[in-house]
Amino acid sequence: MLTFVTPEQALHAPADEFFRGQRVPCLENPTRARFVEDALRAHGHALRPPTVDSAPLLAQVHAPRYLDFLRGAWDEWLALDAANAQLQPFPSVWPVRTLRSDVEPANFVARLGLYSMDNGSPMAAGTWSAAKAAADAAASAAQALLAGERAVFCATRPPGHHAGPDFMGGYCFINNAAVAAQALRNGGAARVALLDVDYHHGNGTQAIFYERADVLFASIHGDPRTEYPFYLGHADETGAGAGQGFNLNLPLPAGSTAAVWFDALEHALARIARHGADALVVSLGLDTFAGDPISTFQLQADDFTRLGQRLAQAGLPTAFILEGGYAAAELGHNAAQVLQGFES
Ligand code: OKP
Ligand code: ZN
Repeated sequence: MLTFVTPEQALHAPADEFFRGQRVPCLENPTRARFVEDALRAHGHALRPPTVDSAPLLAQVHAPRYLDFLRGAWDEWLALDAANAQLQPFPSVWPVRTLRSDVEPANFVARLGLYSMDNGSPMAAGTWSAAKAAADAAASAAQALLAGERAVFCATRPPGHHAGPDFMGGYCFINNAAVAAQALRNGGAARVALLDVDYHHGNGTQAIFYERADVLFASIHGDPRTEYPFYLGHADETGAGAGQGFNLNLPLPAGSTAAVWFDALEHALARIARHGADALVVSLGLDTFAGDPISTFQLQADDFTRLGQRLAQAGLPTAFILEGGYAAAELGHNAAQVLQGFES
């Protein structure tokens, strides 16, 4: 399968994140992409750099002031103190209910909070370069589908599905899946389906398309009552305005088995078939794997082959965008299983 990879991913390498009050090594790290690249190369897939500049697309799915902040954030952080090069910026204050988000504060950390949903999206010197390259890959994947390619995989990081119109969150900065869906729309696909199979609800993607009928969002994920992102992803979120009926959330209890998960997949694919989509974008999180360190679903490596096979049966031009998956050593194999199942 044609696969886009980005060397810039290695430049997004923050050291630590917070976990229960402690600093721990970042789970979302460059080794993840390396394991995937190595496995795909071993399986004979063609690894290519992106060919499309996603800049015009970014402006269609994200707010200009958020993109401006993200692009300049590391330089601003350094401008506060040259010693910050060895440190990591984290937000410490957020404009929750009753506070204003329309006025941008001048203070850097206050703006970091304004544009973050959590303190779980650590930044580093190369965050913008890596996130932009991943978005370029998503745009390139869409272009390849529009040119007649059957399926494309983006073996990219950082992931994107928690990033909303004007905020980062959950290791995500730019919503790559949204970029791919928008690029498909711009290129002539009248209807696009976006299927999110990451363990965590794709709150950012849902938010971006919530009032649109042209891009259907369907997601299978851990119930937000107990799982991140906690504040979105419930079954009663069905879309709004023109998008009413074009959002499908299938939350499953923590610990769900593969059998339960594949029943939900049938439900999602039935809705996608009814949408009459011209193309499918898959937010491919592999953290549904039983061995994932932060997730509780019970899928095994063979289940990823079955997922690939089932998605191929949907019969749509398909762009796979890598999202989560934190059992890094198994991530390459699990990704390769999806591609192998799809092409079998
Ligand atoms: C991103 B993706 C643990 C923080 C966990 C939330 C999970 C983000 C998952 N220290 N952060 O959907 O795989
Ligand atoms: Zn996830």
